[in-house]
Amino acid sequence: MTIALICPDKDPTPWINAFAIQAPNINVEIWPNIKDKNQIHLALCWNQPTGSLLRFPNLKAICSMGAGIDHLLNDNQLPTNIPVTRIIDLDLAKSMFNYLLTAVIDHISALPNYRRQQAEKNWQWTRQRPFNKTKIGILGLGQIGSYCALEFAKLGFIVAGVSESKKQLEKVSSYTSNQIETFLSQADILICLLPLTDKTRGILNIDTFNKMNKGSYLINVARGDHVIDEDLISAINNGQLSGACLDVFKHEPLPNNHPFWQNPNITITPHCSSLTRPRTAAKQIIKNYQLAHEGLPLKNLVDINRQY
Ligand code: OXD
Repeated sequence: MTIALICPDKDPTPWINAFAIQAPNINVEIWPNIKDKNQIHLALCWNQPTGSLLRFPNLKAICSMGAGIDHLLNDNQLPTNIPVTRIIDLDLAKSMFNYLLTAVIDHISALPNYRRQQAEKNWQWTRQRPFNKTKIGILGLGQIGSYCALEFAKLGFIVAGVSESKKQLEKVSSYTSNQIETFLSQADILICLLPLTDKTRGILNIDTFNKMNKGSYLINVARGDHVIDEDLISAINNGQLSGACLDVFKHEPLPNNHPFWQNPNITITPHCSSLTRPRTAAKQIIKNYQLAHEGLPLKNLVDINRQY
């Protein structure tokens, strides 16, 4: 029994090292150098080539290397009869929260503005907006979204979140997706943590921006395909939004000629808000490898039909 690592555009070394330390008895092979395709029982994937998973006749589990599974679903030959899992790791939620808190404080403290002023040797201050006067709206109250909502609320921010079903989270106002207009009108800072599905693709568009308070700020740490890029640029340029902090893009790395690079009100980071740590995440893959071997239900299963 072997685990196949299928991640043509990611370095598999940290995963190989994590498995070597935590489960030295498990054989791990790297796509496309698979010795015996019949031996592959679990495939750990990030952007696997289309049709690659069909080549393993004894595959029992398909595991995403990250929290998202949209990259798996891009493969229109993804086997539909094999369970799919994703990474659920408190470390991912914690590092996402650290990133988001940094982005929120950067914005409410006007640091981008001070960086511009520094370049002009311009000495002018504005008052920092206090946490308890800052309304944060979180699109997507899944595992990471709920964790971040609770942490922001603990710090005194006014927090609301929207999800398919209502959530009970202390000091967080929860809205369902059919109450999205009310939710949007209550956020000064909108954070997108949604999974990418047919329903959520393009959700950050001009209609959404126009439903937000004038001068609101957007933070997108979900997927670039949630955003209609031209709509975001025009919402920022006409002042409907004061700016955005973007960690994810339609094409990564963000192409050199993309207008986001030039926009002084957009902060860009290279898809680093919450990086899976193989050292902590390998444990759940090893567990799933054992469960698959015993024919038992896997952990962190996703519903392919729901797309998350
Ligand atoms: C993920 C990601 O899905 O890194 O984990 O975007």
